Amino acid sequence: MFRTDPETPDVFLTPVEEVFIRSHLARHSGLDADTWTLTVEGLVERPLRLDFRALQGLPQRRFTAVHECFGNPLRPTVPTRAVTNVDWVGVPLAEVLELAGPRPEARHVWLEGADRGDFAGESGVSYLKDLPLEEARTEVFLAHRMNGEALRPDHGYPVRAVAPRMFGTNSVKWLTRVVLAAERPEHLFTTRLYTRVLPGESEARPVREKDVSSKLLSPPDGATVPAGAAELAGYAWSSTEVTAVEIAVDDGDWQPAELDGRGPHPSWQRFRLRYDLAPGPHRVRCRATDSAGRVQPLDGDRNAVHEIRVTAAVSGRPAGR
Ligand SMILES: Nc1nc2c(c(=O)[nH]1)N[C@H]1C(S)=C(S)[C@@H](COP(=O)(O)O)O[C@H]1N2
Ligand SMILES: [Mo]
Repeated sequence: MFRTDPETPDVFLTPVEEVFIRSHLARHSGLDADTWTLTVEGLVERPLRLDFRALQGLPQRRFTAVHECFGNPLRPTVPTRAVTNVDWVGVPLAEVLELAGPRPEARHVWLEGADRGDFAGESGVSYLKDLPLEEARTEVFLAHRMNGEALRPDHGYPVRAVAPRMFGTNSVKWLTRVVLAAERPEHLFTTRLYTRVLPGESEARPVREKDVSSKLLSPPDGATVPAGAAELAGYAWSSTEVTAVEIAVDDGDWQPAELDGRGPHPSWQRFRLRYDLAPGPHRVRCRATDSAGRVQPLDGDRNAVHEIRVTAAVSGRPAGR
């Protein structure tokens, strides 16, 4: 499932055809790049309408980022572990905001896609998200390439927002409208869904920064592997850098795994641990800690510790006989 990009062997990128697709409204076939426009309106000095050519004429950035779905917004604590690592090319939203000139009263940036449909009992809704102006200015890109190719229709062709430190829900596909406003928008996907109360807090807040999390990928869940020395490995990620990953086999102690640094981009970090697996079935768990001091909970939340089952077999005969 996860391969190494031959051009950049230290960065692990998920091939486009393996990136999940999450579209809440009618499935969109993508817009026409020749007629696509992005409007920038609301509390701005110079309302704008940019076409694709104008967007391509603005400064471009290339960055790698974890692209993770928060999960079903109707079941916000259930883990889905839909996570990938993607190389994007796009224009910083700041460049476009600069052209439009936000007025001093502007506090929030609304990002709207072209898709319309029905969700959670509401009909004819659009896909709308919002961020505080300062975060939108420093963190959002208008991306048009994914792993070296134009965005595919399902991923938001021709242009989508990407908020690299945040959950995928904030990365609005088929982006056509940016609004600067004094208030947050009252909307299905901004104030009614995609809010949550974090542990230790009492007020619900919007689903934005990613949680600390990790996933065991090798050996694959359910695999039978040779008994003896094995490499237990996977990826860890968070909105900040991951500083430690520990692995526990069966009821053994948590042991520190070797962990790659994050580098300049918010990509995921590989971890690995050599472990001597005795013959028989095993439960393997991993737990990440980030530089903000957050640790994955053992259970009960969407980023709970990931667990796989593997069987170690002595060669020539199945385990346990
Ligand atoms: N316009 C629009 N943008 C959207 C969505 C959507 O339904 N419509 N889904 C969001 C969610 S919940 C996620 S996880 C990501 C998924 O992006 P992908 O389908 O390219 O993987 O897009 C986000 N942006
Ligand atoms: Mo999502």
